[in-house]
Amino acid sequence: MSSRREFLNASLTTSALTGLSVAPARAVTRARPIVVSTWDFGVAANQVAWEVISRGGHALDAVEAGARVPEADMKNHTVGRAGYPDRDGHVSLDASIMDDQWRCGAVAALEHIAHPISVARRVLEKTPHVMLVGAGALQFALEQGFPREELLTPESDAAWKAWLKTQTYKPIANSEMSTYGHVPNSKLPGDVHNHDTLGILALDQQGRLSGACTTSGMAWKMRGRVGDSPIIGAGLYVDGEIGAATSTGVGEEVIRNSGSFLVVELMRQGLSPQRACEEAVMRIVRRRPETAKSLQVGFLALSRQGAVGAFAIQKGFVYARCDQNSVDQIIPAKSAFL
Ligand code: SD4
Repeated sequence: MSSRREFLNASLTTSALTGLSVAPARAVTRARPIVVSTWDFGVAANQVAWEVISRGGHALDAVEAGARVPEADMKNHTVGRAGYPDRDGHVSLDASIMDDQWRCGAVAALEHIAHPISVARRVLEKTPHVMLVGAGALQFALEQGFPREELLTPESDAAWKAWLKTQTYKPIANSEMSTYGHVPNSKLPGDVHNHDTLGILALDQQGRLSGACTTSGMAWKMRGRVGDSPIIGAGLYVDGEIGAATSTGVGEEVIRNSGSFLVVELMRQGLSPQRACEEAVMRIVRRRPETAKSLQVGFLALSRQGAVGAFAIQKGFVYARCDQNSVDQIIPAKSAFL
């Protein structure tokens, strides 16, 4: 045990296992507010989230506001409006949101609504459910007053038509900072960075944690395919007593190991956020070594005390960090393969 907090976490776990009743752990010292999010485009999301937190706002409002930024970014083809479509040309969006009181909401395979994260928030607030999908999610969004819109932009439409010439389904993660769009030096039509998710985690001035995750999923996916991002425990998990985690990359691999839940549970057992992300990634690498060689999965974690961890299978995963010292840090994560 490297710290008193880790010792406390481990003690609580042991007590829970032996059936002793233990009061929920609360912050020993007031945490410093912080926002972290996946990829370089997380910088802009963090800044908007930070404005909410600086005003004394709730972490849940902060992560929702932050997630809306890439959803509205017309240059971002992997989140929200302008996201690349499925193989039949439909833009379908996945999102989830969760706070530190186990309140959560999610939507999957949602079409025609530009801000799925806000629909996920309404699921959390207005329904007895956790997740709505497809036509039902759209019906709910329209009933809630969200406008029905065409999300396929001319640029995404052109990329899809280029992809139709080869129709090769090949996940290509954003592997270089500040590049999203066509893979540099590639001559293959439709050879684009075809998946990247915004996962954002925040700790506010009151020490409250929340997280949000939003994506258009894997470009050229099968119609109806849903990834990890809207699944609580896979793409996002928050436990107010321990910490929060989110993921990016090939969602099928994250769903298989309940990735974000695993990261938080490893933290509960005493691992630091960094070691927890490493172990969750290495489980994928160990269980599926051949598959893991060619695909990307990255985890980002934030403890209740404000410690951050990040790790990915492949190099190239970066995360954005915003705190009192600096609002626009981009930090490369370590990886299993160099
Ligand atoms: C998915 N995890 O739908 C998302 C896509 C992604 O980096 O994050 N790519 O599987």
